Amino acid sequence: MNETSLKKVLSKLKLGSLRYFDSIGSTNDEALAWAATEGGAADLSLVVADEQTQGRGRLNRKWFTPKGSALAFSLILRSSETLRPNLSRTVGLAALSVAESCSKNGLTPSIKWPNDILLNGKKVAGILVETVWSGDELDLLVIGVGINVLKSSVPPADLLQFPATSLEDELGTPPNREEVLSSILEALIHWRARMGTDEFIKAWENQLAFRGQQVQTFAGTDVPVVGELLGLEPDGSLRLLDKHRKSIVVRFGDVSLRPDA
Ligand code: BT5
Repeated sequence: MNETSLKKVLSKLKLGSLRYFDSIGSTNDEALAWAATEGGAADLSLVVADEQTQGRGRLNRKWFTPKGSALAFSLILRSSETLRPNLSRTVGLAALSVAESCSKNGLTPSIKWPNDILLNGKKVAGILVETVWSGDELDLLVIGVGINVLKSSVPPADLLQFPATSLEDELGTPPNREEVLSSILEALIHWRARMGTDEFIKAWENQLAFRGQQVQTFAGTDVPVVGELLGLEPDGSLRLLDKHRKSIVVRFGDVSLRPDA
C-alpha cells in the first residue's frame, strides 16, 4: 500500500483530500489536527496509515496496527443537514459500512454494539468516532476504523479482552487492503445519504450480534444491565427486555453475551 496505489483505487469515489503515512501515531489524531488547521480539510477527507504506533480505542484503550498488514484510517465528515439530526447514528454508519464490505467478500459479519465488527464471534474491526464542536454547533466528526486484514495483524491473545481474527483468517486468502478500504468507503457514502431513514436503522439492526439472546451491558459501573437483546431505538441506542418483560434502553456501554444465560 502506498499513496499512488491508494489514489488509483479510490479515484472512483468522490472523496476530499488524502493523507497517507507509512507510520503515524494515530490517524484520528492526524485527522483532528488537519481539520483544525486554517482552511481545514474538506468533507470526506481521508487519513490512511500503514502502521499506527499510538492507535486509540475508546476509553483510553489501545488499538494495535502493525506494519504492512492492517487497515487504519480516519474519515472526516463535515457537519451537514443530514448529519446533524442523526449524529447518534454515526457509529452505526461506520459499523454497517464495514459489515457490508465483509458481506460483499462472502463473509457473515455481525455488529457487537456499539462499535465492534465480529466474524465467527471474533473481533475483526473496531470504530472510534470523535466529534468537534464550535460552541453548541457540530463542526465535524472523525470516523476512525481499524481492521485486521492479514493474519499478521491480529494481536497476541494476552493483549486482548476479546478474541480477535482477520479477514485473511476467515476468508482463507489474503484480501487486498486498498480494495477493502474502497468498498467500505463506497458503502459509507451510500449510507450517509440515507442516515435519517428507517431503512438505515433496519439495515444496522439486521447486522446486530446476539439478537434474541440474553446479554449484559456494562456502562461505567460494575453492575451490568441485563436482558434479551431486542434491537435498536431510532437514535441507535440498544433495546433490551428485562426479566420482568420491561423494555430497557441502553445508550452507552459494551454489550456481551451473559455467561450464565
Ligand atoms: C475500538 O475501541 O475498537 C476502536 C478502535 C478504533 C481504531 C481506529 S484505527 C484508525 C483510528 N485511529 C485511531 O487511533 N483509532 C482509530 P474499543 O472498543 O475500546 O476496543 C479496544 C480494545 O480492542 C483493546 O482494549 C484491545 O483489547 C482490543 N484490540 C486492540 N487492537 C486490536 C486489534 N487489532 N484487533 C482486535 N482487537 C484489538
